[in-house]
Amino acid sequence: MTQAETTAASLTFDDFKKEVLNDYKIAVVSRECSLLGRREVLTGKAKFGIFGDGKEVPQLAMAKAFKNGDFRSGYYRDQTFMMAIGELTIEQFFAGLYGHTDINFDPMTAGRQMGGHFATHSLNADGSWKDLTQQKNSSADISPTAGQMPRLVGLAQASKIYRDVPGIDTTNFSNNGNEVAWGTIGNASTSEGLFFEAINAAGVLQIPMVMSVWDDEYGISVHARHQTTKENISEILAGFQRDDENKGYEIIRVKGWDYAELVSAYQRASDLAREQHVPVLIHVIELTQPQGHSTSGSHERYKNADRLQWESDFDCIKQMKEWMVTFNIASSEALDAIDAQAKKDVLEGKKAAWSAFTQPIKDEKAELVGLLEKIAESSINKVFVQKYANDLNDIKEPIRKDLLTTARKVLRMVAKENGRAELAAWIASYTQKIQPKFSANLFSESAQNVFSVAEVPPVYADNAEEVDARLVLRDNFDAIFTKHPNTMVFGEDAGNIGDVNQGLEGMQEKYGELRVADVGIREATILGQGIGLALRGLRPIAEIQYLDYLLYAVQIMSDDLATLQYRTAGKQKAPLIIRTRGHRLEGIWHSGSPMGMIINAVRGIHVLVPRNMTKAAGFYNTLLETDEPALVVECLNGYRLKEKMPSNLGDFRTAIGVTETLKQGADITLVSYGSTLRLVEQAANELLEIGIDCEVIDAQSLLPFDIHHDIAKSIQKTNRLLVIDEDVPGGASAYILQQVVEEQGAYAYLDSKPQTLTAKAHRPAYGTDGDYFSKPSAEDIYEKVYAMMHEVDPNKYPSLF
Ligand SMILES: Cc1ncc(C[n+]2csc(CCOP(=O)(O)OP(=O)(O)O)c2C)c(N)n1
Ligand SMILES: [Mg+2]
Repeated sequence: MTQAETTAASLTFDDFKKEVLNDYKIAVVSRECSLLGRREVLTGKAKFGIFGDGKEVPQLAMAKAFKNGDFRSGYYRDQTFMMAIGELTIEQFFAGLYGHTDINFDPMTAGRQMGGHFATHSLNADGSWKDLTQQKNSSADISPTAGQMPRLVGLAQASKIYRDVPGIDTTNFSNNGNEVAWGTIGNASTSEGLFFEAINAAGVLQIPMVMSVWDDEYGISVHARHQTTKENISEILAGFQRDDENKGYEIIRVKGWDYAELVSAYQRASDLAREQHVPVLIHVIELTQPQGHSTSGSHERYKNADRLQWESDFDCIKQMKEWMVTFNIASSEALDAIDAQAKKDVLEGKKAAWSAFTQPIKDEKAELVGLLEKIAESSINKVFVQKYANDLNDIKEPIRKDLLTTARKVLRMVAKENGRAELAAWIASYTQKIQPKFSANLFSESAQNVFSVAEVPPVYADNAEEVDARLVLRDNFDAIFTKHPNTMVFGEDAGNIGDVNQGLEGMQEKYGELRVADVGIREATILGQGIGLALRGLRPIAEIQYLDYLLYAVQIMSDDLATLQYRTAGKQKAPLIIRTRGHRLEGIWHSGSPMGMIINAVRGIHVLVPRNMTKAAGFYNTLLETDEPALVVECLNGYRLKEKMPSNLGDFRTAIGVTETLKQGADITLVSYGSTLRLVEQAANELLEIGIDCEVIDAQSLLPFDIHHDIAKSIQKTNRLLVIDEDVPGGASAYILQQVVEEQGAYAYLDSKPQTLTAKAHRPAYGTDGDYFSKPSAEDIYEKVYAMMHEVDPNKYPSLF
């Protein structure tokens, strides 16, 4: 059903008729999927349904203008578009609705997201890139409304980079930057800050982005009068309209039930964006939502009779049908026949999807029932075991939970019997087989994942200079930009002045304004820009000026970047490097170290906390060899400290997930990271003067954490553990404790209570005293260790207080 890529202008009337008829067919198939989909939820076969009914016709127009190499970043209403570009079949639609965990049946998300969340595959099975210029691409949807906006900016900007930056290998990714990024959003979701931020950013950047607003006047039950000033998004965005003097947007308003107008509007938008890189906003008005928002309630509750009547009259498919009859494109009988055929096709497709979804589980059930019956034979609880087997057997359409619940309950009954071993083995092997369907691909499983890159230590010439540490970073970035033509960095003040700490000094002059770029103050879309660029094969470094302001971007890191590999079951990747600087400096919003919050929000992204700039530079070098996203937190108070300049710039690599022992010791293991380490080392030296010999370990990497279990090995020797950081109590230190004591099993070697020393629960106060009374000091560390040793040997270490 894929549409031909020809434009209306070059068609004969017969060709034109055929194309319109094909469009009509896609629309009615899509509608029928929505109608039947809703029934599947109401009868309990699927859990939740959110469908594209009422939005079919504009999506046909968008699909016509959408070319190979283009990208979509949209939301849950776009099933018709996906069908029209040939990326969603009826069977796949229902597989998604049921939650089929096999990617061959639900290619959108392998059952991980609810239906209506669309994606195409950018990667081959080994994680390498497909040729994205030869296919129609959709970045993977997420549910948070407007969450699709930040990445849309990057998807569009990639075309500009590919067109205007010389020296980048465009194979697989671009044909002279001719690709358009197409956004879709609901009218109500334009109320989100992310929408306005992204719209402004794309206007500033002048990138080929065509943004469609599907306007049905509602956001679930809430009318436009509560959502949008003047109830009209294109009117209030009118100031973005370009004119003779100023660049800006082309803004188009078009009725969502007017097929002919829509086709011409989308063609115009496509040409403008594709050829001139002008962003376009298409406000598609007068749309409807025939079945209401989703399966969680009916729209009769909040739409009045007049509105409901209007929605029925102006249903876009009904209007299209009338138009086709009026203009002799088809008779109403012929169109009725298409309607009838669509009903049949969808019913058949639905049945096929259901049977494909349920059959493997039925087979698994039969196997388990057989095993349970066998175990029942020799069990003293025969009657009970047999009843479990019968009850399971009676479930006609079981889910996997039914199987495991039964098996695990029976296991308890036969714990002392011969049948136990066989049942336990079945449960273990079944779990091993099924669990990855729900848990695999959180991180890259390709040969380029972070564990594939070995450490390469920095090399120093005999006369290596001690320099301000920011120069190590700067010269390493210089080497990176030369070595990797597809890298770029962008952030507030990153361009002209070379970042607020001069780690990029002179880089813009050398590599140009597109590769070393200043951007507006808009952290969420800086992040999204990075995601979009990385989705299209570039290697962006998105700079967030201070760790404290990462919060503006954490939502998009958490919802979009961190879930990307997972929610596509490994079919998309965005190896974005996020650079920021943090830990202690001055006052509440320039001293933050909310590492616990971050690591708990971004599982799926690596989180690296180098103690100095050489380590940080080494992380950048490593990451560029991998295909995974990571956050690197540089030490804000470390840029002016002295470090030796390595001679293998761009090549030395800090290993990820590996600790470094900074001082060997016998009495206690101190674990820390980042800026705090200097104080830990100071305290350790002072403690040595009184005979307390601390082992000091730099964690370096919080996600992944100490993959070789070096900390547990250290505790095996010292039998004591103190974790020190400048996060809140119970923050990242609690995570480290969990990793070491529970995950690494170090509890077995502990002779003292494992402890943490953190900052206060409040934000760090301003000034040196503010720091001293908010964050752990060298004295705090000294006294904490001393108190632990006092407990061990009160005579040798008499109480200080
Ligand atoms: C950030 C966020 N807040 C709330 C929701 C719940 N929610 C889902 S859809 C929706 C309404 C969206 O309306 P609109 O953007 O007009 O799209 P439509 O469904 O009408 O096409 C809401 C509030 C969400 N998914 N994400
Ligand atoms: Mg709406």
